[in-house]
Amino acid sequence: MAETCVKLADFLEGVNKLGIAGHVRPDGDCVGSCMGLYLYVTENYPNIETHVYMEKSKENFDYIKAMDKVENTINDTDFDLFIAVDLSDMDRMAVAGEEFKKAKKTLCIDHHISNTKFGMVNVVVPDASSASEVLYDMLEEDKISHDTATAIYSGIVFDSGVFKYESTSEHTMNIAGKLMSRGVDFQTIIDEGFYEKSYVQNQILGRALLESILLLDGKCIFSAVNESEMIFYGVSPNEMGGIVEQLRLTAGVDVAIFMYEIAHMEYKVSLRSKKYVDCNKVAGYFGGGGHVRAAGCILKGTEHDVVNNLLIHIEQQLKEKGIL
Ligand SMILES: [Mn+2]
Repeated sequence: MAETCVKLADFLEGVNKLGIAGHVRPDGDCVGSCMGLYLYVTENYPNIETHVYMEKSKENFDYIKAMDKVENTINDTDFDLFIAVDLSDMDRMAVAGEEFKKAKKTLCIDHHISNTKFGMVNVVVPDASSASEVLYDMLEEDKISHDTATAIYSGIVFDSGVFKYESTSEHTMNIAGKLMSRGVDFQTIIDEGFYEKSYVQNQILGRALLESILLLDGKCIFSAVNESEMIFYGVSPNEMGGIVEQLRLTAGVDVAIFMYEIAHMEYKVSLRSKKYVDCNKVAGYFGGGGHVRAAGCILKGTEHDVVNNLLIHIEQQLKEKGIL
């Protein structure tokens, strides 16, 4: 297990003004790592003026401290250091894009295999469970408070699928254990940060499952939600999390495709696999990326065309691996 030995303290030396930003449509790891970093710095380095930038999240992370300090727009300039967390590509940065580029120093803390190393320094550990795990390794253990631990634990829980994805390692569990020793309320974090869904989220999940179809001899499952359905149920793009994972759990399936319309004939595609399909490779053909077992991309065309384009690559991989 590759761990980083780069320490955050080295980057904070001489810094008066710090910016922190994550990716668009923030998920649990994005929120956990951004807020974990924000809380750690504000608690241990009170003299540094620290700003954290994120898009509004519909998910319930109210139990994480200082969520009210998150800025949705950027008004400050002249940052000594800007840190991007859980962000694979500059194009996906939320809120802070231009100011990040203008900062004196930039640092990228991430775990995406597709990371483009856009920071001046890049701490990227592709086999880590989460950006929150990479962040943890950069911090001094005895300076991690209960509040910081809560944020980091949330990020790890979210991106490891509650400690079950392949990226979960002995090291991940050791970190989780150390965070538990800070008294984090792990039951609430797992319920509210991962499993809890709003009523409309459950409705759209139900709809997606009902309309799903099996393809490639039952090795692949597919479902899509179009714009008019999203309007009908009153769901927004950041409420679509978890659907692809439920599809993936279908018996006999190796790979799940879930997509929803983000503009007319333009789809946000999510891919998840169990053992065989390299999702990062499939998404990569279409300009996207992510991880081997979880990746995404954006594709234009009719629903039918988009699925067929994806299936060509998925079928090829399943055949190469002798599964079809
Ligand atoms: Mn992540």
